Amino acid sequence: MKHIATIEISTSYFHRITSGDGIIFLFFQESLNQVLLNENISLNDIGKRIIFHIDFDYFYAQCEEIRKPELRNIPSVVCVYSGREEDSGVVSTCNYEARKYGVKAAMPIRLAKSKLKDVEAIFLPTDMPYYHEISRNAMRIIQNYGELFEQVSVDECYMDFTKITNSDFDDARIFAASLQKNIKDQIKLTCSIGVGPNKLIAKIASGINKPNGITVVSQEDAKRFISNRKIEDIPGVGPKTSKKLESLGIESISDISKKSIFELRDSLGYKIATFLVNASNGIDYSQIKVRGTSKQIGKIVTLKKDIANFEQIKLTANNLCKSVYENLENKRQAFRVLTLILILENLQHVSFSKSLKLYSASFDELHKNSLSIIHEMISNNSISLDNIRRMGIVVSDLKDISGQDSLLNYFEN
Ligand code: DGT
Ligand code: CA
Ligand code: CA
Repeated sequence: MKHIATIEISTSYFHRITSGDGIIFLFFQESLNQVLLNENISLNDIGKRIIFHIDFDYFYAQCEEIRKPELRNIPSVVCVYSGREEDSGVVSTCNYEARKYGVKAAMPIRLAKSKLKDVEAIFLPTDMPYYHEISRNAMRIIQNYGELFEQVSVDECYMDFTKITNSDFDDARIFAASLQKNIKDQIKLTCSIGVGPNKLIAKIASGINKPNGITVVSQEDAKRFISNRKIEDIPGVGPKTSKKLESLGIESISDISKKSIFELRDSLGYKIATFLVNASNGIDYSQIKVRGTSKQIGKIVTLKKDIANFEQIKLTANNLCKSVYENLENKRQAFRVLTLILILENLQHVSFSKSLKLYSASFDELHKNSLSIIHEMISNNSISLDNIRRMGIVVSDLKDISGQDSLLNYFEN
């Protein structure tokens, strides 16, 4: 399906792009350049992305439940004590049992105590190093899915699932369930996942069915979905912007969507006006911002239906390695971590990562390790070969080696 049909320049500031299914994207000139310059993104990709926003439920309080399971069925409140007097300070977060009594983040501890005075409840101080450790373990599981990853805080991240799902929202729902189950099984942590055609929709969606929820909003449903939310639900819209919008007679997201950027630019400025008009139409073109060491290069392919022997698996692995290697070579980078991903017929996700002792930019190293990992994964998990639907190879922990003479000979400590 061809998504981007026409690109017309309507002013010197904005580009208006109409996708194959009639959705209009408005780009601020500067942002369009930024999108086009990103080597992984072409205009054709913008309309068919699948983005996950993953947010851990009642995070600090749930971390406490992981090490003290007896907290699970009683209200528990994690507090930042100021230390001035007993009980001075604020609530950092609380479990859903405590929320039933009206306790919430930023509330004075004394007020929370008064709300819970008639029930057995536990109040605990924060333990940041421990929450960070749980967060690192959970983020590692998410990253093992092998696509573009951006952590935005201790308890939330975005991931681009476009490749792994082949832009299919039904598959995305199954991956979300598998991801949620993997995190729950491995670290007993629940999270809520929003799946959408962009970061904005994914972020709002993850908050809809908390805790342990999955909310999928396809590209076609994005505009309807956002029209049913409040203006303050758009991340970044604070009281200042709300007030300005009110003074323009704008009370809902649907009111914004009826405005043009030109009508809003004088009060809000070009950038905010463009963002809001796009947002009110369910559109957001911001990209996943991959940070330093988590950059990765990978490829996932769908296997032919009739794959039944290891020779064919080897051939596919060969091609994947070639493609990944070519990419590494073009970018003049060496890798240290290699992840193999197998996706089974029921979309169960099996992955295994190996950290090499040394950085490597050698095709042979990539190839040899990939084959041995695949072999091990298949036998350890008793996977029948005709059950494998997709296969992926991802290299990460990349290092720039543009100064080196020969990629093939590059090794270092
Ligand atoms: P959720 O996502 O609604 O199930 O609940 P949380 O607790 O995960 O809430 P979230 O995602 O907004 O915040 C993540 C963590 O950040 C939370 O567990 C504790 C901390 N936090 C959130 N809001 C506040 C606050 O107002 N003050 C302090 N000190 N910490 C906060
Ligand atoms: Ca959270
Ligand atoms: Ca959060």
